[in-house]
Amino acid sequence: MATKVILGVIGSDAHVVGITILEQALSASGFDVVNLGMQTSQEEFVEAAAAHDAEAILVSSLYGHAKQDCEGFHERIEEADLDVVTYIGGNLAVGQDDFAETRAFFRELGFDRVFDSKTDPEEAIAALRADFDLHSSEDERERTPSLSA
Ligand code: B12
Repeated sequence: MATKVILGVIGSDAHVVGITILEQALSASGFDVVNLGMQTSQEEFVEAAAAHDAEAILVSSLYGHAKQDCEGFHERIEEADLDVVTYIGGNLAVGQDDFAETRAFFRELGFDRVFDSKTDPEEAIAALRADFDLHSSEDERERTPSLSA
């Protein structure tokens, strides 16, 4: 069975091009993607992950308010008793930032992986394959997440 991934742009953010590209790349690589689109609330991410029994939630944010939009997100995931890995990517801070600090901030919030705006979709695919011990085929999936940075 294909690995199920929930994808969306969090908060009031209306930048939709990045997740459209991600959705296409992930689907083409065999992942089962539920794209919630732009301006998705924390509740909508959590409800969708529960409804679809998802294995991963991929959050996108471009407009510079990711820190505020993601506060309390992992507490909600925990309350809903979801067993998911979480990634966040995009333009996660306002203006120029030290990405190492940004990554540390979102890791502290609970995200398993943090990606910057230069991320190629192939990097997200490689990370999912690594975390779920997938090889070239989704059929080889084994649920043994090995989470690194
Ligand atoms: C197009 C655009 C818009 C369009 C969006 C149209 C639409 N419906 O999508 C419009 C004009 C509406 C817009 C509005 C605004 N925008 Co704008 N916008 C852009 C622009 C020029 C391109 C974004 C884009 O489509 N890139 C192409 C896609 C393919 O790349 P991407 O989105 O970065 O996604 C890739 C990666 O980031 C990564 N990725 C993204 N998410 C995730 C998630 C995961 C899990 C992973 C693994 C990877 C990943 O993978 C994607 C594919 O490679 C950027 C500047 C730029 N060059 O990036 C500014 C930019 C994002 N916008 C910006 C701003 C400030 C705004 C506004 C607030 C402006 C305003 N004052 O009104 C509003 C926000 C409105 C809102 N509510 O969201 C800023 C954000 C600044 C910040 N974060 O500090 C930017 C960076 C411009 C700038 N240099 O100031 N914008």
